[in-house]
Amino acid sequence: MSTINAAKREINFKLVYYGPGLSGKTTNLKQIFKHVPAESRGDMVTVDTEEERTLFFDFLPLELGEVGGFKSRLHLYTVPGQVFYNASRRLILRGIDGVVFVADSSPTRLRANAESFRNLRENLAEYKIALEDIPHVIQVNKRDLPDALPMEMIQDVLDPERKIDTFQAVATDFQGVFEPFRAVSQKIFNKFAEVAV
Ligand SMILES: Nc1nc2c(ncn2[C@@H]2O[C@H](COP(=O)(O)OP(=O)(O)OP(=O)(O)O)[C@@H](O)[C@H]2O)c(=O)[nH]1
Ligand SMILES: [Mg+2]
Repeated sequence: MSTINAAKREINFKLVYYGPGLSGKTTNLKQIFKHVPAESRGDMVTVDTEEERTLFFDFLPLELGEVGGFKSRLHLYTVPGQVFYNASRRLILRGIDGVVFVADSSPTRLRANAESFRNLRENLAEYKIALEDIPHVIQVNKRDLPDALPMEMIQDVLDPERKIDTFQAVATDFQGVFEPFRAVSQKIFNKFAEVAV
């Protein structure tokens, strides 16, 4: 749920990057940080291990300007993908407005993608949210791997009915980073506009 401060005329939305360990969630935030104008972003906060694995989360606040007379902000978070950090992942979903699921194209990570996607649904269920209730897209990352799986194979596992907007990416090169971000943000704003009127 977006948080609205009517007195200050401010609204904050929360977008979470979710997916298995090492799929590239933190890389997405770093790239967005690098490519948005400095005046539109705050400091990026990263809580990670010595090996740069996300320990708790990454956080990047973006200023979006005025929406319907409200000063709006989009707060981007990543979750830690490693299986044993589930308590953190669940906590980070609190108040979520939308999600980008970052899948990994490596053949060795097909099962991890599926497990993480199931884990996302389970953790959302703790907040009585179905994935279908909130804006969500899939980013299939690491398309540059020489042994990258065919898109169909990954989609068959995550979205066999092809209902979810899905984007290919090489996040390290900023390819396919902005498109899913824009798509899910648009869905978040549209949903807000529907409820607000
Ligand atoms: N080849 C390739 N490597 C990538 C790509 N995106 C990210 N990586 C690399 O994958 C590794 C993990 O990236 P992170 O962004 O830290 O992954 P994460 O999903 O945040 O991992 P956790 O925090 O442990 O959940 C890093 O070495 C990245 O440079 C990509 O598109 N292609
Ligand atoms: Mg990370």
